[in-house]
Amino acid sequence: MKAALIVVDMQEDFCPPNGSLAVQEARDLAPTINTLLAHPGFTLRIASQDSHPANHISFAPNHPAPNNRPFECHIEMANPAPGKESETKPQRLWPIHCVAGTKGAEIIPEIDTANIDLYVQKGMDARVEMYSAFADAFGNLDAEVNRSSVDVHLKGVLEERGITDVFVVGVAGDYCVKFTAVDAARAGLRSYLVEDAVRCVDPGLGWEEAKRELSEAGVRVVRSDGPEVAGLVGSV
Ligand code: VGL
Ligand code: ZN
Repeated sequence: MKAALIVVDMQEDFCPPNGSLAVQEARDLAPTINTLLAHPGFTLRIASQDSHPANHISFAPNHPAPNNRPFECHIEMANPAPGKESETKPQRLWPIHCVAGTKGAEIIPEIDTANIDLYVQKGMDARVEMYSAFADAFGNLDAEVNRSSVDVHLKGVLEERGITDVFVVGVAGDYCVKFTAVDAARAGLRSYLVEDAVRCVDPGLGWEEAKRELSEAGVRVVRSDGPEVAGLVGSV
């Protein structure tokens, strides 16, 4: 058994008090996440960062009024993969956030980044949403199109390192954390979401629905003080 920790999107724009897409209590996760980062049982510690160009499809101001209210409105998004353009999905609109190179895209200073072995930048292709650190919203994983969206082939890295178990924490529990944990399970890994180390955009119903999807995908929802984390034994 070899475990990896994936710290998802602990960036200024997702944190109060000034983040443009602040998730309630996100900054308060830092001590719990730092304790996990210091756990000797992880072979690999990864941090993902949402990293969008200014013309990203998910940014509300990039769409015409009146159907461009952030949080409330959805637009139709097409699969950017060659030959698959007729496949579309509704895409929720967000405030401008995590623009590459801006303060909002930085990991918050409360996170002990000294322990992080690998960073994954995602959401870099303006044409498509990418919540999961593995694949874009259409599941494009190895295709050329996905390489313009993400700078690391995470599934390949985890396989190369012989990782069997993945623990996912960070924000947002009902978006990037959920999709990353689901894709880890789809990649054939044992996938765990550490519930007290995540916070959600929609903490009520959003999280209840997310937990149903996680359980259907075979992701186990655990706690940082539970037996799954306590039982981790490091191996290189
Ligand atoms: C996220 C909304 C938009 C996330 C990223 O990190 O969960 N949510 N972009
Ligand atoms: Zn985003």
